Amino acid sequence: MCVAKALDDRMHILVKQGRAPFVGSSRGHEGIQVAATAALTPDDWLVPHYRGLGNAVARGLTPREWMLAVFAKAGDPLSGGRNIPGGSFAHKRLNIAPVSQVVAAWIPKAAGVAYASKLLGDGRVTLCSFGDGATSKGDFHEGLNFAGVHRLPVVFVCENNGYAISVPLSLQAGNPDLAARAEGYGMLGVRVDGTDVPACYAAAREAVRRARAGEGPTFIVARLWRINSHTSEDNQAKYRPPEELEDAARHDPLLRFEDWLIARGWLTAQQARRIRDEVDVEAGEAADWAEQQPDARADELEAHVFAPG
Ligand SMILES: Cc1ncc(C[n+]2csc(CCOP(=O)(O)OP(=O)(O)O)c2C)c(N)n1
Repeated sequence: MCVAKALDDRMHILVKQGRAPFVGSSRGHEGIQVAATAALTPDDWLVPHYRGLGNAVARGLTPREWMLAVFAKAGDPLSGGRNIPGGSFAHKRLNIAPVSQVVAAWIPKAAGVAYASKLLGDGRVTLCSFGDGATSKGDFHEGLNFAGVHRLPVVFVCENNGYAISVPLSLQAGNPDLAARAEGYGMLGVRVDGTDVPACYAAAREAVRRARAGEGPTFIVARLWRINSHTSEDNQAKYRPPEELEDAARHDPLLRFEDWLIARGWLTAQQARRIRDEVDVEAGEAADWAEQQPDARADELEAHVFAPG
């Protein structure tokens, strides 16, 4: 969680300095992202959304790899410098499936990945994440319906931050209790506080266990707060009142988990500070290193897009 935050913070600095083009921030989402990914084994499939930096880092994405993507460098393992940062987390070594940036389009794809696992009998579980806005797309319905019909080994995680850019959940769903939809798809619906890391881990672990045991898919809805604007192209102060923004900053899963660990004597405030400082330095070094790497080549733009000849 600290690494994801450090990379996020560093990207904001890089954008302000005019060195990087764009940030899609995962601040506020790291709790469920890291906890849910921790419930998987390395062989399981991950199909995260563009905000899923915490998923990718928990999976093993290194700060240097991430910064190669941020600067669109040739060595970027996610898209070879073709996508905006977070546009796709495709990563072969980490079993992160390539998805498109089109909202919700990866949900039926995740069901397809899980269907393949079922047919192959390979015992793998697929974890698919998306935002509350994605739940009003047809792809959401088709993906969950297919998964329910075939009792697929998949865990759907809705990271409900209450907004799709500036559109509030009240304009997205007639019933704000999104987990209630699970029943209609013949799967288990689970509600969890997305800022409570141990609760997120317990919910994800049970859902992964069910999937692996052939008990079918689970739809987890994690309520959380988007701490930053939708992206660096957005200004949330234009559509969220100041009290709400202060409230969002108070719902930081990282601070909450730190307090939880400190209260149990498993971490001291000094150790927490040291971890934060260390990963900040690592993120800065990764950025400086990545910036010096060779750019993606323009003449390779169409590689892996069109068949040669
Ligand atoms: C089909 C489609 N429509 C619109 C967009 C532009 N867009 C990108 S992210 C986004 C909001 C999605 O909100 P939500 O699913 O709640 O996820 P969040 O970004 O809040 O995590 C929109 C509308 C898009 N990428 N794809």
